[in-house]
Amino acid sequence: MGLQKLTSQEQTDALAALKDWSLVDGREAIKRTLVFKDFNAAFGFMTRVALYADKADHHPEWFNVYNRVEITLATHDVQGLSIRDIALAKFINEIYVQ
Ligand code: HBI
Repeated sequence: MGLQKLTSQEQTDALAALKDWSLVDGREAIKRTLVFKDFNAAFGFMTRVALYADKADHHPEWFNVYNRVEITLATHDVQGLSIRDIALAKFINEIYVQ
């Protein structure tokens, strides 16, 4: 019983606890957009997430323009959401101090 896909109830519960994240329309994925004071701050944040992601072997899908970072999380291996996405989202919420 390796990595499991979250049930819809588990998704609902996880999103309620995560707050600022929302479901992507038409895809089992969650998203959040973060704004920073400048590019340097945004890229420093991305660097911290990148190090976590590589250690966790779980990587975000993200887009950055200047001080904005748009993040989408999903688990490709299960074609949906897994606890790894929730853990990464929690880490992101914790280090995104504005
Ligand atoms: N990142 N978001 C995400 N989803 C995955 O399924 C995933 C990953 N990073 C690495 C990874 N899977 C590896 O376990 C597989 O590519 C082997």
